Amino acid sequence: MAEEKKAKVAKAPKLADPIASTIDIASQEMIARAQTLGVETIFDRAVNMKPCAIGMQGICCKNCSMGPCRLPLPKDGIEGEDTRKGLCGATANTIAARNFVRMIAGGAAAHSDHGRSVAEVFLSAAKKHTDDYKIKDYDRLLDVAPYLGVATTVEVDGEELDRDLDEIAVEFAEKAMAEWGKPEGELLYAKRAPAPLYEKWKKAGVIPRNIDREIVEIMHRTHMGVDQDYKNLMKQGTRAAIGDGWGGSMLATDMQDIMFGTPYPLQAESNIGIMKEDHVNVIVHGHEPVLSEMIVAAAQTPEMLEYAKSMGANGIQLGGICCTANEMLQRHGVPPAGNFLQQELVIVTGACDAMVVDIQCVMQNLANVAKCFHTKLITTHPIARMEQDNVIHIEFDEHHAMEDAIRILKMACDNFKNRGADVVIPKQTATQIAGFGVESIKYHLGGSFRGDYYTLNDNIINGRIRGGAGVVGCNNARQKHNDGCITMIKELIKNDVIVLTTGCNAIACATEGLLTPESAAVHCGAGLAEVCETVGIPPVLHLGSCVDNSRILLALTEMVKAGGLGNDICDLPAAGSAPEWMSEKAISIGHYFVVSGVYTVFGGMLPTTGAPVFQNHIFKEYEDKYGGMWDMVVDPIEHAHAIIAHIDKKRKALGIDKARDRVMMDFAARQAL
Ligand code: NFS
Repeated sequence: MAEEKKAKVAKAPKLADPIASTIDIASQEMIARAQTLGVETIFDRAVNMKPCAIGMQGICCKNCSMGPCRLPLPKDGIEGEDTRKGLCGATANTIAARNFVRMIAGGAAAHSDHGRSVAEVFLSAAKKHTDDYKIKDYDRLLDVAPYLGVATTVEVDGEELDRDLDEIAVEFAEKAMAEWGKPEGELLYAKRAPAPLYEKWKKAGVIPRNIDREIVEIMHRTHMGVDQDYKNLMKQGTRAAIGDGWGGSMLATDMQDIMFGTPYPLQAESNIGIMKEDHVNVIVHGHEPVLSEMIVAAAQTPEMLEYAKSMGANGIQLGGICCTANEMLQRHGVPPAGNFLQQELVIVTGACDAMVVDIQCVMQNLANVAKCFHTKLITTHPIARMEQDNVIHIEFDEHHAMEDAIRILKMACDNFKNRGADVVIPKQTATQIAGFGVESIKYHLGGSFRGDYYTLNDNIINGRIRGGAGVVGCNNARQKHNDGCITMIKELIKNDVIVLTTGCNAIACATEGLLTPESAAVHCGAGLAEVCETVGIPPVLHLGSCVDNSRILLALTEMVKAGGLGNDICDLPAAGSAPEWMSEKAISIGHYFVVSGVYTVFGGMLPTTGAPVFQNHIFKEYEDKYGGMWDMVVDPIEHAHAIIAHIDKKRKALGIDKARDRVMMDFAARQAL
């Protein structure tokens, strides 16, 4: 008997079916290759380890050592009073709400701490304490300075003169830093929201005091025996989420744009096939672009090219994974090699000479995969190290960032010769146009003559464009890689819904060829196709990384300002979605969209289903409070139709639902467009 048991334990782990794991052929090829080489990836682990059904539903409490208390839903559902309780008496609603707001805290902390690091480098650059970083986009600085109360002019002898730009930069950096921890007042950027939304927040008492405090307060309130009212807990979750979307993330985007340049549309390639057999391949992965900016600059110098050549390579090919990829793409055209679920797979090519990681969404298993190949895995951030002994740590410091970048690149070049003969780089690449932003949408859809959101609104009013959807977020190994995102988005654009995208979802769209103007003719309904073809934009606009979801908030705000579509974000025929979400950041993003007035649908499973009363609060009651609400729809086609139904509901409320019957354009209308 004992031996039988032993034999059971020793059974070989199951392997994932590559074709069932992803819709991307390059990834299928690399999963199969990993299996042939005996290298384990997340896809295999996902078929061997089932998620905990109770945790998934949000009803497991492990906030003290009397638990974990698990409160499964009765098999036949709840009839009458819900009597489930933890040892302390915490109800399912309290437990699910606590878990949910802790996820918001985790997500908001990640985005906002990223923003803080950028702010620190920004302050150094503004004070000229570093030579490696400079203020690049002064126009952008002048645009946003007033939101932090930084004057851009100065009065001299009764005359209004332009203020010294460096002085503005220093004051902006100092005021920005204060947003994280100032002792009084409120988050200054909250006023960038449309006035009715700001008033709604004010009335509900959810304007953040500062970014950090709201996150700390979540940790306090969810400690054993503190806040035991799911509505009150969610109120705090709302404060912290606003502090993320309209605070930490928005500041991160602004300061990155000011320091590294505001992105404008550019063309690049995408997918694992961007790696080159005869080049030194360096993959940057994570989120904070501060060090990778230096790596891009260093890789372009003639000295570095010479160095690569001296090692027998024909050059250096940079590529990205996750949101560092999106940052490098939107400002420099560095091609993404893949999204979250592809991080192990780029190493499996055998051609990754160095992978440089910073923070967030970096799998610890990268070290195990790297060990099977020659890849140098380099961590660079003091808060994100790995225990495995093959990982090299080169800590980023803005005072010698360029030196670090050169050291890393040289290490990659030196490693080129260690590659071995067994290299397989999949052929698949796809072309994309990326780098859209609030300004460039204005330009593309408004034209230089009439550069505002009027034309976009006009096309929504006349029904050529049915509405807009922000489709963002991750991949999730519990779902077929990229399938939910792509199936859902194709259904949206087929129904004339224009899509704004960021994060790993944007990389999925690039891989699928949806980020080209030409894809409009193939995938879009007649109205959206006509607009895209006329102005030459893709039906899916890539707005950057996950912190750049703040760009979507501001694009929605611009639509409100342009007029004709109501007075607030919640009036717009627009929705949010994360079909393959997995991270706490996604929950924070989802929540700040909801409380900004956006109907937001998540795919997969939300940790709310085990507490129906709590779920009803944020799925239904929130609509009256904030105009936006959560929803969860697993099937991607139904997911798209939930969004379309919401858009149609908003069109009806605006009295523009009839316009969709007439989408044909005559010559004059085309000219006007
Ligand atoms: Ni967003 Fe970007 Fe990707 Fe998800 Fe992770 S990389 S911050 S969290 S997995 S989209």
